[in-house]
Amino acid sequence: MQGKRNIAFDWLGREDPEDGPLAKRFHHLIDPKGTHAILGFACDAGITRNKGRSGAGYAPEAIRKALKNLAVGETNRAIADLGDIPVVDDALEAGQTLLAITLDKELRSHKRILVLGGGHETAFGSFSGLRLHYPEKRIGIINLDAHLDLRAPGAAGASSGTPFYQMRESDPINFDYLCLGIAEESNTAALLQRARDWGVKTITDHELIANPNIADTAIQNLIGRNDIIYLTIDLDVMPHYQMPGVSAPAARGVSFSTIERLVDVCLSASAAAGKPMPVADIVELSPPFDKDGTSATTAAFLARKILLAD
Ligand SMILES: [Mn+2]
Repeated sequence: MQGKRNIAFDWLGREDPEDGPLAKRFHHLIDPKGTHAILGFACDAGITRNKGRSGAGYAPEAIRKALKNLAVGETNRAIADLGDIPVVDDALEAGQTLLAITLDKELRSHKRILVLGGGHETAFGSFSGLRLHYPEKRIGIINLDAHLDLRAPGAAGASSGTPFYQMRESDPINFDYLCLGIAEESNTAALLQRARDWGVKTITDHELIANPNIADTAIQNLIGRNDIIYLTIDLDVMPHYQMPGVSAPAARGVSFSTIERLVDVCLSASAAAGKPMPVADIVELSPPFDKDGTSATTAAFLARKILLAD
């Protein structure tokens, strides 16, 4: 039922005692006292309402499984697992509210919380949690995505296609949104027009393919003019052959190496400017459509990077 936190994941993983104490893997870092934390949002309702292929509700568990045996270098960071918020059937709004309340509470004791979606409806819960916790701060939004996700909620209500529209609606004056990787085939003229009207800065997949550094200045500018940074990664920004396990695989897409670099730029620029990134999320993984677990592993590489960075 809604409201119950599922904390059942088994973090027992591979051990290599013959290699000594440096043979450390991600599962060794899991500790309730962690400054950085993972929180799952096991939700299919947003993608179902958006007429997509369901399966994202299985993503938090699949990403944890892909994470647990990754090598972690020599870090001593402790990472808490805050469990999952399960969203039953169509209870999307109640799930987003619970995600926001949970983030607000857990941000008292954690420096960064990485939310594992769910579809992109996860983002409205993540942003609402940040807003609850930091009512006066300017929040800069960076989205890596093939889609603007700026659609107006229709008859079915909010969905995985509407989170940034909802964020703007909740605070039109301070809305500061940078979207990297959009595909011209995946965003109607109505959405592109809305983005221009609302001062959204966009960089296309073509532009990033031609020049992987092209977004660096826009990222630094957004970080510079805000107090805190919210990073949201929609895995469908990557090409289908690297990211088959999503509702909407990309025919073109921005390569994993470029996405990984963009995440690095966001993390290092926010740290250098002293602008924290208290919440980030990784959304849209759909394990039923994955191939050999490679999509989950790709998501886990990004999760590891965000959780090990300062
Ligand atoms: Mn999206």
